[in-house]
Amino acid sequence: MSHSTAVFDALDRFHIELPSWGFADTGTRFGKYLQPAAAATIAEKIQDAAQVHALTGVCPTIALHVQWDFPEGLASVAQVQTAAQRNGVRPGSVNPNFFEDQEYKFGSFGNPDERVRAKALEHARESIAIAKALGSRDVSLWFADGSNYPGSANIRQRKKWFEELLARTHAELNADQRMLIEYKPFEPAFYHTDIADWGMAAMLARAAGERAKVLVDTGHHYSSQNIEQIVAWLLAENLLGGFHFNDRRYADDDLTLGSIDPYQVFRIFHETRFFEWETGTAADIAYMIDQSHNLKGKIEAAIQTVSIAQELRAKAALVDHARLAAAQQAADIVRAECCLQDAFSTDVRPAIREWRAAKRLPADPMQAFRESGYLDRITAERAPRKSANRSTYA
Ligand code: RM4
Ligand code: MN
Ligand code: MN
Repeated sequence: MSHSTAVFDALDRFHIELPSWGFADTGTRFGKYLQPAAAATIAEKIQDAAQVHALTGVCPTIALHVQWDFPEGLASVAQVQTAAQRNGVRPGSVNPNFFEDQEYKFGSFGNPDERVRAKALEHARESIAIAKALGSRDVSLWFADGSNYPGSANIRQRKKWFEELLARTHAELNADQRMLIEYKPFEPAFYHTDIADWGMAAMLARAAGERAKVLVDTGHHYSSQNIEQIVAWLLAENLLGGFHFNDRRYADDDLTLGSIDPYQVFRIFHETRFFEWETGTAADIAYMIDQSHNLKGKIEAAIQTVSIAQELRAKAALVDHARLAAAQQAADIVRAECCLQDAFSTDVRPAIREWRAAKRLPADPMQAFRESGYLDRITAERAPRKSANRSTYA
């Protein structure tokens, strides 16, 4: 396969989902800097995400957060559907919110109070009903549950509650839906988190049912953890459901994908491609972005992220798998390592520009966005009402 053919093939089969919350004002726990152009309604979030899709051609779906995007629950579905149709995009994964209501102070599925657990289960059910009404396949579950002080929570009991309620959540799914279980080592809980790592998420997914998979958020690992090995294991166990992409330097920083360590993202893509080559099957993985930018412009940050994801995906497609497998078999370490390094060092940008031209997309989506006048238009529309809204979610 020539370089361009390999890149074209990789990009043709690569879609990436944008998060609705990436277009709204969000901040750190110290406050947030408001952006005059940030979206405030679901219609605006969808409109902005659709703009990114129009320029890049690879973001046809949008991840939705139930609490923020469906204030009336199921009754909000029609409005979201209409906004998506009007803008030429589709609803993507549905994300319940088990962390903002006051009742969740001591947890949701792991809360010692039976009534709070029942409320959380009801929210999971409602979220699945919303996903069904939207025709969305994936329901992504992230739990903030945990504790801050040693001895303050019964860790084994909470594990049982999670097993029970995740199994009951799984029972609500229809035959082609999936539930993705996300893990995170700490924050907001600072002593123990109920689903702290991929192993816990994998065990809970196994116990819940076959349509439960693990969601790997690249920011949810301790420093220097080998994320691509986790990816390889989850693939081998048929437990990898999807990614929340972002980058990190310290903790769950939600920085732009590849801004700190692009080689790691490349290695993650490589493991998925190598798996596909070896098994002859297409890995069923949802690629999603989970970033919220406090300083960068929201739409520009999304375009930048998508472009970087395409580049790293394309580079991973250049690894010569047959040569790599032979080198591994012969324990030829240097030759094996070079297979990855050669691919990573290849400049794929010309091939990506060709691919865009073939799809009638702008060769440089960022420049096209800057020249489009879209940002000026939404700034003029949205800025006047900004001063009133100052609440913070983080
Ligand atoms: C968490 C996690 C979830 C996201 C929330 C807002 O750290 O990454 O996926 O929905 O943040
Ligand atoms: Mn996430
Ligand atoms: Mn996170």
